[in-house]
Amino acid sequence: MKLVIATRNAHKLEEIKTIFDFRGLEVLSAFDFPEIPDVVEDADTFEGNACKKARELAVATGCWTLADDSGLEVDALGGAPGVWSARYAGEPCSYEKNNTKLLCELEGKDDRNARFRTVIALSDPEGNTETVAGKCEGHIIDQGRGSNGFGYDPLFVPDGYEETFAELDASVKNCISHRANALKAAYKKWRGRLAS
Ligand code: ITT
Repeated sequence: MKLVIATRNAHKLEEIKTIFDFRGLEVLSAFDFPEIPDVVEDADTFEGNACKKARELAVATGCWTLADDSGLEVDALGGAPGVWSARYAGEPCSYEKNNTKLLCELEGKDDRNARFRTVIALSDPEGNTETVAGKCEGHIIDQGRGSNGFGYDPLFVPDGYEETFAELDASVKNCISHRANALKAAYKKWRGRLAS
């Protein structure tokens, strides 16, 4: 059975492929369908965007499709950047500009609590979707540290650790992250269905 992963984010794709046990499946991604236009991520929830990405690619390809919509919620900023995480500092998406903007917005603020959230959506070829969610609590530091991972990883220290996600080994991030937690729930809920 073919399963498409509806992302054009190479870092995210690598993490998903590392975390989820896809044995027995032929795994493709949005990179294998360059002729299909990018989905417009205009929903105001992670769930809405995840379902949209999974559904549109599933219907276009005729394959079961898995999508991941993720972002960072910062308490002192009322949950921003949230669903706007990818384009927080405007288009086109720049991790460097996003991180600079986040640090500017947090200047002088004592509450640094934050969490990453992920919603994973699975769509059948007719566009029927289901979702699972995961999160990872932590805090935002004053200056980026580390070079692993992507996005806001250099600024985010997960609870129980002193290193940022960008300093921790990928094997640690892939065990405790928002994406890992969502994909563990996805495996539990859908593995039987995907094996059939
Ligand atoms: P696709 O929609 O093609 O999957 P994307 O990068 O646009 O790729 P999202 O819409 O889910 O993905 O945006 C998520 C943004 O949130 C992403 O660009 C990063 O800035 C940030 N983000 C998500 N997961 C992250 C992680 O594990 N570590 C650091 N930043 C992350």
